[in-house]
Amino acid sequence: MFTDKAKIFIKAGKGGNGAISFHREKYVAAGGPDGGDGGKGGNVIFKVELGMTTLMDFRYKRKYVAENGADGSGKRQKGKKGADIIIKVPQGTVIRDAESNRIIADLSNPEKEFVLARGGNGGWGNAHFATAVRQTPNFAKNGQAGDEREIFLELKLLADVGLVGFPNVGKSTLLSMTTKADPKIANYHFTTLEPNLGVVDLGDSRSFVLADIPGIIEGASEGVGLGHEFLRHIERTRILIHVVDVSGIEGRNPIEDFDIINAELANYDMALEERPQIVAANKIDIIQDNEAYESFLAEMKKRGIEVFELSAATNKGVNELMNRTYEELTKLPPIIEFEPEMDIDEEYEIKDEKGYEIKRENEAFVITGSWIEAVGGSVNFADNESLQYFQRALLNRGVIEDLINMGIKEGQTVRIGDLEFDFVF
Ligand SMILES: Nc1nc2c(ncn2[C@@H]2O[C@H](COP(=O)(O)OP(=O)(O)OP(=O)(O)O)[C@@H](O)[C@H]2O)c(=O)[nH]1
Ligand SMILES: [Mg+2]
Repeated sequence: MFTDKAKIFIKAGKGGNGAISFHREKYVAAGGPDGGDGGKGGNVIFKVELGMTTLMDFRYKRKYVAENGADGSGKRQKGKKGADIIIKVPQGTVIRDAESNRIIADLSNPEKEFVLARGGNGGWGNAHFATAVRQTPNFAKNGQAGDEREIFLELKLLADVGLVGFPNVGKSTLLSMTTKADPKIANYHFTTLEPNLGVVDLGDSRSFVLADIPGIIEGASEGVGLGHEFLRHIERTRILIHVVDVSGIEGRNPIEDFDIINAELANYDMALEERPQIVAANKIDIIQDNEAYESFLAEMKKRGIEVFELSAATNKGVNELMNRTYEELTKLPPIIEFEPEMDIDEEYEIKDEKGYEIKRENEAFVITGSWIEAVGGSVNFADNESLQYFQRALLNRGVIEDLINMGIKEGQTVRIGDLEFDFVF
């Protein structure tokens, strides 16, 4: 089954905790602190896998978590870095932040890697906290949490040219006549159920990629037929070939068909409405309604639109159409790449700027947040220096001030993770 959308959860590894350890050696009485730092948590990285054509894998696996960094240990040994996790996606996958729907990255370039969630830094071991006056620091820092987020993956195929038109007008026939692609072709509506790509090779290194999508019908943008779902695969195209069945074999009017498709394109996206078009009048070998055909040609002429008369099935007019398409492409900008609308690092900093949040729970003051929990987790209440370090940190970061502003009184409970203590001025 073809899948071009998915929602997944990614989480980078937590940094390892710093170690509390003291140098021990025979005949050396009081060794200095030698607790090593924790290792960095693994990143979540995205990469293009050429040859992958759908997002099907993500229907079954929705959670991707990188490895945590290992804790530090004695003798200043740093914990091992957590392994990165590399997620492979098809070329053209656009990644959005699920919360804000903003684009984070467009994975069109197969050479580039994108780090979508960064692993937390390892905490410092107690070796870092030794000073001239504090010779036996009995505390170390915990590692930071890894970045995590929910994201949407959306595949938007890369093609220079898109084929659009009603069902059964001959789009797949045209693709099969001009490329090595082997799409299903049959005399009924919605034969094509997923996009097909092919390379049109005109020789002399003149080539382009052509995309065939399922037929569009009136109301597609409201979900009628196969809906407009597949239009995302022609969003990046540089030009559209609008195929119109002018034979009258289905009893429809080609001018109406032409206008309906354009209205549906406009309803989907203004940018598609404005995409340059080449009009191909197909099935001229079996014209049933000559009057309708003539009036279509006259109407297009009146609107100043050039029409390529075609019989895709018998290969008539196909070369001329492809050559003109190539010629037009040379005048147009390259395939569209989507610009990121947010920077994950910046976002992470903003989210974490304060590093804590205080809420009242009855008589208690509960403080949550990545920074406060890391600091709280590393405090050793049995050690006076550790306690002082902790109190200074609360003071410097403005936590004490916030508590006072919230009306805390002496003796009231403060809770940080598993820590609980009475507030004293
Ligand atoms: N006589 C004639 N028949 C054609 C021509 N082009 C396509 N056909 C026939 O029209 C029918 C539909 O062709 P497809 O290429 O499957 O049409 P499509 O536009 O891809 O249709 P969907 O995938 O349903 O959107 C098939 O039976 C083709 O053989 C043509 O130029 N002349
Ligand atoms: Mg088709």
